[in-house]
Amino acid sequence: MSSPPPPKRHKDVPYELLYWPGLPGRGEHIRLLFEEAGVPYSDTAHAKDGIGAVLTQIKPTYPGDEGNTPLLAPPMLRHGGLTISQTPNILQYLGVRHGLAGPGDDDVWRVNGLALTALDGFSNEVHDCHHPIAIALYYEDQKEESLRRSKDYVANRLPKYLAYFERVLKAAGGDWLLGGTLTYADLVLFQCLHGTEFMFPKAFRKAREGGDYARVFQLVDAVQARPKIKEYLASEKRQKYSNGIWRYYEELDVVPEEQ
Ligand SMILES: N[C@@H](CCC(=O)N[C@@H](CS)C(=O)NCC(=O)O)C(=O)O
Repeated sequence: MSSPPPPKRHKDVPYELLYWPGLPGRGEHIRLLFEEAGVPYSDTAHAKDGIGAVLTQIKPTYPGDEGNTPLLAPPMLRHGGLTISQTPNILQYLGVRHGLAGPGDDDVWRVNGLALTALDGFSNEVHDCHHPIAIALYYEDQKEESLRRSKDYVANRLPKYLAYFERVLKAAGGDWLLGGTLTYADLVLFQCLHGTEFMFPKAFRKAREGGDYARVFQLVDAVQARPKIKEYLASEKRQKYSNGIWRYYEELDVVPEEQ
């Protein structure tokens, strides 16, 4: 079985990633896919007036262009006449085109499911640990609830998601979530765990040392060791964590309480 053929359109036009400068954020999943695939791309994170390019697209008065609907939020991908948003949507588009959506005809749906699950557990829920009440409020306005949410996250949600991916890897019987073939879901899981570890280093140390998720941490290490990823992570293109999804607050760096 082989992957579905990549769409014919937009074959030789450049890829443009539109995302906020100054933090890895959700744009990082798309960068890692490009880097692993060895595909050139431009990135507003490193462009003059990159913010302006993002803001133009999401301005409430912007009607969309070239048949594209207006988009709500970055990351966005422009490829020829096509402009799309939603991280998993962009990843699926690129994954199919660049051989990172699995070897089987149906794998694209499995890979999408795995990526969505990693994003639920290690991106969306982690974001809600420092913004449990409202996105429009500052963290400082919801500190008490953030601590409560973070304690629950490290005690219940983090182990649940880690155990799930350990189970997937055990069933797959190989180094990667689908077994023998690296897909973009592995890259998403890597970035999600890397960011979550930045936010909850103590809980992560405990999880690593506990040994229950050995396959998951092996995958994290194996992704980091891939030559193109390693080079990218050491480069200036890789931005530091700051005020995005994955951020560090000492008071939220909690460990699950002993029962
Ligand atoms: N579900 C969307 C979420 C997009 C999103 O929340 N983007 C953030 C940056 S990572 C943003 O700028 N949001 C603005 C807003 O929600 O108002 C995705 O996965 O791409």
